[in-house]
Amino acid sequence: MKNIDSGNHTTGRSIYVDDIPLVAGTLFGAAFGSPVAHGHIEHLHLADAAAHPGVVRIFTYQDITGENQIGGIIPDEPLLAEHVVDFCGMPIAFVVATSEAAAHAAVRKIKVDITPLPVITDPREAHAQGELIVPPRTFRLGDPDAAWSQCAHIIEGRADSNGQEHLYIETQAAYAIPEENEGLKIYSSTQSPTASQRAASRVLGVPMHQLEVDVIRLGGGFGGKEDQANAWVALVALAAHILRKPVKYVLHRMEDMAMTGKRHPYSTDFRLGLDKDLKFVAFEADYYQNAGAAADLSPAIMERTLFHATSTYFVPNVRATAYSCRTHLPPNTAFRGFGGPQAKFVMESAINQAAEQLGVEAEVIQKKNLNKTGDEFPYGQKAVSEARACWTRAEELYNLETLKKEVASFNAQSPMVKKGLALMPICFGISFTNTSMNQARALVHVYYDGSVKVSTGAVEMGQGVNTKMLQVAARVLSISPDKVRLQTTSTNRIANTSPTAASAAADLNGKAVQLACEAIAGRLREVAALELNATVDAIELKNEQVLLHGKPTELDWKKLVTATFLRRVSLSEHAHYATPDVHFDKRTEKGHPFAYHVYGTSINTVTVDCLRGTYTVDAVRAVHDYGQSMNPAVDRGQIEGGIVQGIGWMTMEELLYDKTGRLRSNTLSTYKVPDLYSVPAEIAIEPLQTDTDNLAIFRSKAVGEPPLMYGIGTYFALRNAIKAFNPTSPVGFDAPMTPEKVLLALYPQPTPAVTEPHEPSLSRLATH
Ligand code: MTE
Ligand code: LUZ
Ligand code: MOS
Repeated sequence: MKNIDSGNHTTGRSIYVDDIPLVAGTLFGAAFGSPVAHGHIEHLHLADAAAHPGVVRIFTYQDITGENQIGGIIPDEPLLAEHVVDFCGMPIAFVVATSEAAAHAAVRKIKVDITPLPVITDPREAHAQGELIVPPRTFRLGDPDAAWSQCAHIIEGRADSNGQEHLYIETQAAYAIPEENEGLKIYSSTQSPTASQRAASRVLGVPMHQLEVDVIRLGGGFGGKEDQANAWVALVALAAHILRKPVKYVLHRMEDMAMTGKRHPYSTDFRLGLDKDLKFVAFEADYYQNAGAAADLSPAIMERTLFHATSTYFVPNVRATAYSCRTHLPPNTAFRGFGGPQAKFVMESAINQAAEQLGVEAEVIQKKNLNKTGDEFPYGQKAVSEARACWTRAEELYNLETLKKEVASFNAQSPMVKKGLALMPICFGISFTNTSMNQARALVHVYYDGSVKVSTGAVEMGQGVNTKMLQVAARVLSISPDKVRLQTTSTNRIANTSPTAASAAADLNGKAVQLACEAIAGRLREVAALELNATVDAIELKNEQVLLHGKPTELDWKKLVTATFLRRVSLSEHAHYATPDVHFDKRTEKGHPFAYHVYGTSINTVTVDCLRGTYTVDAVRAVHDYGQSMNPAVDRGQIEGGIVQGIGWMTMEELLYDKTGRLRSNTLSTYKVPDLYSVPAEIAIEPLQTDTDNLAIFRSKAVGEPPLMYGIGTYFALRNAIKAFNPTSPVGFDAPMTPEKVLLALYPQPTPAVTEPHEPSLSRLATH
């Protein structure tokens, strides 16, 4: 089945926040963000801005009717700065005017006197100064201290990965419309309708029931709207609450890039021990996460880094410690993979360093150490593993040996252009690691003409969750998909939603839709039994027909629905689902946090122009564990998109903050994302059909985040091409591998005596 939005998307008819017809009298907001990363606010000059034609009012923290607080996990984030600013772009004032242009012009007239305070942009420096968001956490397995003495080889090193701009096509946006009795209806581009409702209710000081958050769809979220949509909802809600006028704010791209947090940069020290057969004996890592100025979701992201410390491999002795470090960058946040990709980059770096030191191919070490069913993860859960199945299938299907020979013979005859190849196995845990969030609800109405309306807590953001919800309803009720329509995601219909995140939206909300439809179908069958003078067991609903002992009757779907209504039996259901069997004990750091894991292996190949440092990604060929995909077209789209987004993070996307904490890569001319010319020339995806996971909706495994991690293989393929040109290249593990870095790795520069060592690249301005 096609994505139900594809027609509207391609003809421009899909509605985003900025497309909602304006209510008469709508006002427009714009935020004034701090021009410096850290300092004391001495004086805020608002008079010029307030006098600007069209300005209705300028809000500061003093206007907040409730609490000036939007921190979700930890209450450490004011909505509007009071006396101190903690990051460049931190909202200080919110201008509301009769036009968008007037609001922005007025923002430019605001001046602020700030006494600067010291700025930290480097997580290791923050750690050295004791600036931690939460206490560090450590996951342990076996006895790593004792294990080191049993290792034949010990590899020590460091890996750095930079952040990533979400670059959802629709920027952050919110529109609040007053309703009677002090109510507000708020349209938002949020992944978390409830978190946004909660943030606004806290800032306004009103009960949640006074506010409705309604989400039509998102033009992309990728984690960037899991927590960071809340501020804009709270701002428009505050202004609309006080003025009793509709207020809308759609951020301009540069505002969005400057004011919102991104994927967390990480800097990590690792130590890997192997025995003489290259089997892992021990692994240790210290992760320094660059959290930015407030907690946001950083503690949860740090936790997921620890969950994925050993990636797809089994290591019997592990100590992994993570530090969430407070810096003066915008609070970093969820981004597809949620700290998992950062952990995997470290593990693959350790493997590649071991391979180089020991003179073997990385894939020999990778393959030997893939986890098996029954192996224990450092957090206590036992693997149900498809790692080897995916790896060996990829080897066979794509003729790994032939591919390797092609690369070797190409490199042998090509002096200035080199190819590189790397394998990337993935393993990603599905469920919110915070057990309480693994719940969802759905509301299903069957109207008496036989058409069906479905509401869930899931937010459509391009990933196709609404299409899947529709398929679940159509399948359980056994009716044609065009009888089913999806509703927007509203806190009035579905309360207390978990964010659409953790790749779990289809599973959680799909199971709730399934339960709701099963309940309605059960009642319909009871009515059919009465109508047909039969027992319920003999009744079956199939393809809009009512079957009795497998044979068609005079009753069809429509007649049965009408009969059910006339008998005064409910045609609606509100169902609740909570993932069974998941639990985790933070005191022991052990449990069974994930419903299941998603596996896969990709073979990534690249070609590097060793004169210019430029490169092309030739192919990503993957074998991916879909379970039993309920929508192969949608899932394929997710995998292709994830791969390209992962490649972008690992190669060309170079987030750059200077040492004063100012974002330098603040436009699309200075922050380069993959385009049509930089995507892989070939993406091959082969499903591995598996049948083990009935916690996945219809055994169709979650697909949203895991494929991003195939992109990591491209980084190591590029490294291998560099080494093919210059075997003694000192290239380390510092993503992204921009063409600039490739060039410098091909032709290492002698270190000039005057500058700092290790400062080869402009990117070093960024202290990640
Ligand atoms: N795909 C599109 N097109 N747009 C998005 O914003 N977000 C990703 C992924 N795929 C995203 C996407 C992220 S970060 C997650 S967690 C999942 O979709 C969430 O949706 P799911 O739980 O339905 O997979
Ligand atoms: N969000 C969250 C997530 O709150 N908890 C998670 O475990 C998670 N995992 C992936 C993406 N978002
Ligand atoms: Mo995705 S990072 O869970 O929104």
